[in-house]
Amino acid sequence: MKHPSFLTQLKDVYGLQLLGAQIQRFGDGHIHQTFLIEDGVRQYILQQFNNSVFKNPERISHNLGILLDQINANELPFELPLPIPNLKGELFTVIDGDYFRLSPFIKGKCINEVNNSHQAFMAAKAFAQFIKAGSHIDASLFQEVIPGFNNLELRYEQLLDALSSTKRSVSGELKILVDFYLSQKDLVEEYLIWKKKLPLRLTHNDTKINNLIFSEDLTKVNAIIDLDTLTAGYVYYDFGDLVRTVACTESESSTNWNNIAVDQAKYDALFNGFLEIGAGTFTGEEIQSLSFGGKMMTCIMGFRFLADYLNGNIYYTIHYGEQNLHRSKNHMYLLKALRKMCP
Ligand code: GN1
Ligand code: MG
Repeated sequence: MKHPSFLTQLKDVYGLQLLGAQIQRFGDGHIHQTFLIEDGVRQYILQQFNNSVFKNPERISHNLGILLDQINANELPFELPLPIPNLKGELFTVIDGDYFRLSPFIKGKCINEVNNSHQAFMAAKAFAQFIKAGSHIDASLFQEVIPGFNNLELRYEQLLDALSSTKRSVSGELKILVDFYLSQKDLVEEYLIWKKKLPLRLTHNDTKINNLIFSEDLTKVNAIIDLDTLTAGYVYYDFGDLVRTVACTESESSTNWNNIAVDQAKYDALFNGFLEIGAGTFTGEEIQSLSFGGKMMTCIMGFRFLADYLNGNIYYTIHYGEQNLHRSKNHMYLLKALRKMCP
């Protein structure tokens, strides 16, 4: 944390009694900076909120308010940790121009890869339970938090914009990736066709596996986290991001190019878990759209990682200069494998 008086300010704003609290970095999110605060008795999650990515935090508060009021929380066998209001009743606190929020700490484990198909099955069930418990809510009540967040057509255009304004020389490996992603235009066209057919529902929209908290022994889902992006969406977004992060034999940032493939058993477990909960709620067309979801969400993340690399790495946290390029290369291999599996 930036300055020693920070903890005192935080205690005053939230009315906490943190005695000799320690703060340490926590988790693997790419957007906010997350910390664990503990004082030996209590534990909280503190996030320094990225308000250059989320330019309208009041929309998150609006959406979480609807969620809290209307979701059938009693149907959910896990928690949805919402921000703790400060003493003024606000979900965000501004200290020295930076946005912070505090949430309850949920015990358990966040993982970047599942070990087996049963964990994939549990993950899919959890995200489908979330959609089902909110399926009676009028999706048009939710505000768009990041405009066009999962809109493949817009992300394709943003890739074109990044390409036309990049300071990088587009040659060699970069050119191969650019050409590959530009050749995915047919997925954009398919996206537009599904858009005409499917209902909008409350969806999470960022269902990567590390946005779940499992129990320590990985036998149960304790919570769904990262609720910032929840808004109206298509069920295949949530299925698709699970496919991207669970059914791949390598994790999102792996550079073991030759090992990147689809794990069919985990893919099937995701499908079965999603349907075990969603059958009866999802329409036939929504179920048919699921096989598009894995391709679409892998493609959109490939576009976004590549555009960020072309833009000079201004969006995602990176640990080395080529990481976004490598993430988009990783996704090229996964997308090719998914296209072969779900033509
Ligand atoms: C970001 O914040 P985090 O790491 O859960 C991103 C998602 C991407 C994901 C890729 C607001 O999620 O859209 O799928 O990285 N979130 C935002 O790992 O852009
Ligand atoms: Mg996250």
